[in-house]
Amino acid sequence: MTITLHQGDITKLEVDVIVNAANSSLLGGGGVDGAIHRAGGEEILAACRKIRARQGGCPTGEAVITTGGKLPARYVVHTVGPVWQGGASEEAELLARCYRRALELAEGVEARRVAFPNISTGVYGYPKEQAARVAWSAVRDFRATHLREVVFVCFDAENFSVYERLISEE
Ligand code: AR6
Repeated sequence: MTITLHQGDITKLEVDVIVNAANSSLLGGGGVDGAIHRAGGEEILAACRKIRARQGGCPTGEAVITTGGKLPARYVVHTVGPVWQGGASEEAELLARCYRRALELAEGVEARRVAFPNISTGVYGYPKEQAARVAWSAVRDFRATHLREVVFVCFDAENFSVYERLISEE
């Protein structure tokens, strides 16, 4: 499985699965979540509502999968990252679990290419360098079956330079 880097808007990517940094309501929000629901249309929200009715939202560190609606991606995995509270509230473990659970769900639909945003590094306040190290090792340690490529999509310049440094350290 190769790991690649992309700077830009995750909603534009033609991959099998894009991952959404959602909240536990699964009903949408700002940031990448807002962008995905805007671009993907009503079908995604309808699928999220069904999941909510069945299981009552999504806990932090867990993930659910829906259609990609009108997006170029076939599926969206919605995962709920931890809110940064200083680092002593299991944030790293919860963030790593988001990446692992998303990859497991992607494997379940036999995805070959999956794209991740920088989960928790916006509104949820996770320090970018620390989040990137957690994301990187969770993805690198994952035992893939169908997956061939994981794309880290960096929207902001700071995340992009953090990931460029991580790739060069490999
Ligand atoms: N494509 C890729 N990345 C993006 C895009 C985009 N179109 N837009 C923003 N980002 P955030 P969180 C990056 O705040 O911190 C929502 O309201 C952004 O630069 O979207 O996990 C949810 O509903 C940042 O690096 O997610 C939750 O309530 C990264 O996406 C809450 O925010 C994550 O920023 C989740 O907070």
